[in-house]
Amino acid sequence: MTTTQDATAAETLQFPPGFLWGSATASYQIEGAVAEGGRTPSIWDTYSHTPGRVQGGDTGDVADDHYHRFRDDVALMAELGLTSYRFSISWSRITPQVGPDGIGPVNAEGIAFYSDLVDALLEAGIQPSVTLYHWDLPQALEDAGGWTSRRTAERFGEYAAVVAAALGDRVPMFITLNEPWCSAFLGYASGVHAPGRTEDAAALTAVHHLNLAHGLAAAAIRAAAPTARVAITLNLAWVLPESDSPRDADAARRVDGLQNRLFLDPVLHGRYPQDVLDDTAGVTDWSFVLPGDLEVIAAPLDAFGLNYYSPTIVRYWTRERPKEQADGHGDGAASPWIACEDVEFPVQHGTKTDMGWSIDPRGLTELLLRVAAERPGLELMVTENGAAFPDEVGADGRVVDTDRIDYLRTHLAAVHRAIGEGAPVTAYFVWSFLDNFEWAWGYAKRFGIVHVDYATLARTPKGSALFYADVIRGNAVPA
Ligand code: NCW
Repeated sequence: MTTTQDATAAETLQFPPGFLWGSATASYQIEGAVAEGGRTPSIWDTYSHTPGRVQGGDTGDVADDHYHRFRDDVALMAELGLTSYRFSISWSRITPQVGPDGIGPVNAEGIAFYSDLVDALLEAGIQPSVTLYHWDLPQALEDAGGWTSRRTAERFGEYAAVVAAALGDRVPMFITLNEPWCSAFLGYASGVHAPGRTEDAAALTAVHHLNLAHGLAAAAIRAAAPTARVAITLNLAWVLPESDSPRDADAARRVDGLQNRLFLDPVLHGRYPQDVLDDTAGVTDWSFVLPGDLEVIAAPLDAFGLNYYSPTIVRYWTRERPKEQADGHGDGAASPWIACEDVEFPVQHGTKTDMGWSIDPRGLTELLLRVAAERPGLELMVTENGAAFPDEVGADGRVVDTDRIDYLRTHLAAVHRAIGEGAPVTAYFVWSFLDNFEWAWGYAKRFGIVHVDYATLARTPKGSALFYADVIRGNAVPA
């Protein structure tokens, strides 16, 4: 006998007509060719070449060599049926001479690379979705203060204008920033990402200048490419207190404040959350927020990008034993959690991905519904979702990644549920198209739906790529 629950589990989940099915990458993680095409170093070149920073001493010097192989990669995307591809642009290729006082001349070779990529995608019937900043700040700007300097935000607006003028006739969607929480807190507080600084005040200053950079870029894109649409991508946390005790609830409030509301509130509502300003008053007085900044940051968006991977469970730390930090960034590293001395991230039981991240698709539904409630009618895109597992190519040449297929299937069901409950989700991008340079983890973590053999750079679509191709063909998650 079939119970209602079985019937639901076996149901095909049909998506709305025109839903965009994409996959995502980022420049430093896949391109390689770091000294070609007039590119100058970014903070990730410096960081990855600093001994001890990246596992195995890995760097993005070659990465997936996508810079030279992009035509083959686009052909593979077309074979799988992707209808959109989200990639990021390396700022250091576009204005390699950028400094604190100006962006310098535009590098025609850099523009040509991305222009050719856009044309190849359009010829293959794939919509380009462009991220302007996925963490690879030009080193010269870091040398002048990086995101602690307001000038970096101003330079970002100018860079956005250059890219929008060059590509805006063919690119329908520009995403200003990817996960500014990571840029600010992993880059400037815990130091596990470039530029590797561990200064709490710098991290909070960076938060504001990243938000301002988003607002300045949004205005620049609208001026240079009036038909293009503008979005930002945040890695919102689904924060769950471990119990309903007031102290656990306060831990959840603090983490929600730092990871979610420090970005959502200014971008959607033109204000910073007062409780976070109060909590961090001992670190900074926030005097870098100048009159008019919040109006710039809160300029209307055309869409909102959400990246979601894993739930965030928090509790009050009782100081009886060493603090736990469930996400794998705890060992010896400084904390990205400012003014959270009493907050702990308890290690979770149950299935985890190769990142040590626990799996709970409900967070994806909840976060989509949260943004939909906060800004009714704003179009939502899942700009990243996916999982790392230790994949291997078998003797038969196949990569059997059933765990990733399960992850994708359950998270797509979570997106479907959010749509059913009223969230206007129009796109989903699997992270990632290719195995790639996973930041501080180097090449040790494989997020791709396409396997990359780092000795030969051969690409092999995994089982999950074939599953995803099926989803795209049917515009549905099969039963
Ligand atoms: S590391 C990270 N990722 C992965 C990365 O490959 C991609 O470029 C990013 O957009 C997959 O998706 C994002 N996100 C950072 C997660 C932070 C983990 C928590 C650290 C807390 C101390």
